[in-house]
Amino acid sequence: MDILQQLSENLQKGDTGKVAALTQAAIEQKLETQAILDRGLIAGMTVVGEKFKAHEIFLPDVLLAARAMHAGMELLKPLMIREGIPTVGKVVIGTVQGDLHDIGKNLVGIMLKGAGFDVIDLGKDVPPERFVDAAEKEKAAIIGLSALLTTTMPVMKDVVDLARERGIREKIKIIVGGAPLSKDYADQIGADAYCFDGVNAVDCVKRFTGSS
Ligand code: B1M
Repeated sequence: MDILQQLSENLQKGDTGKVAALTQAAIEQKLETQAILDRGLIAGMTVVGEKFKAHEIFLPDVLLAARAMHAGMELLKPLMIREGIPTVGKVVIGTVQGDLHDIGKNLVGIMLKGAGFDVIDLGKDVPPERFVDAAEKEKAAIIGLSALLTTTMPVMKDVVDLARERGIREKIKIIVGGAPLSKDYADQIGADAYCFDGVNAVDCVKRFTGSS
């Protein structure tokens, strides 16, 4: 089995140690950075996402795989920067103002990082201006908003409206998630997508960044 296939398989098993060691070995063998990324790490994570959707594996398995992916990405990142290989996309995420629930948002962040996205996590209780400022400054492709309270859901609309006022709405996709959310609510506030969990968020972000 070639080293990239081994990398993909160990990532699917969530073996962080082996993924780091194989990524390092692939770098030392001077394999192309893009190939290590595409045929090793991303290939493995794609299988993990498909198995999760088919209920063949469960959330802890996905999180282990995401952690392993992160370890591989950390080794590849300096090479990607040096070679000018763009990351698959930048995502600004956070829990909206007034809301202190961040467990789900953190899970979504881990999954997005695991899928190779550059994640700028603004934390919890984040006012609309900070989302839009960060998206502008970082030239992010996506803003990801999380809310767990019915009372804080309207802040999501404030972010959508502020992005429009600042003239960046056409350039950026806004995705929303959290237990009280729904597709209807996302449509109502003018967001681009409702994502029900981390795997679904990865799918949405891949679709919007053209990396699926
Ligand atoms: Co609070 N809380 N809480 N709470 N809390 C809920 C949300 C509640 C439903 C409990 C209940 O009454 N049954 C209720 C909300 C009712 C409502 O608005 N309809 C509630 C309440 C009322 C409150 C307080 C007001 C209680 C009080 O003080 N009187 C208070 C509010 C504080 C505030 O935010 N200002 C409060 C406080 C807290 C704690 C601080 C104690 C703690 C949060 C700790 C933390 O997050 N660091 C807490 C917790 C833990 C919960 C419950 C029990 C669990 C939430 C959780 O972490 N779930 C929750 C009840 C419940 O949901 N069963 C509850 C696990 C997590 C993995 O799931 O967050 O849904 P979830 O994330 C999922 C998806 O939703 C989705 O993907 C994730 C992974 O699958 N997702 C996204 C989430 N964000 C996404 C973003 C995306 C895409 C997908 O794209 C960007």
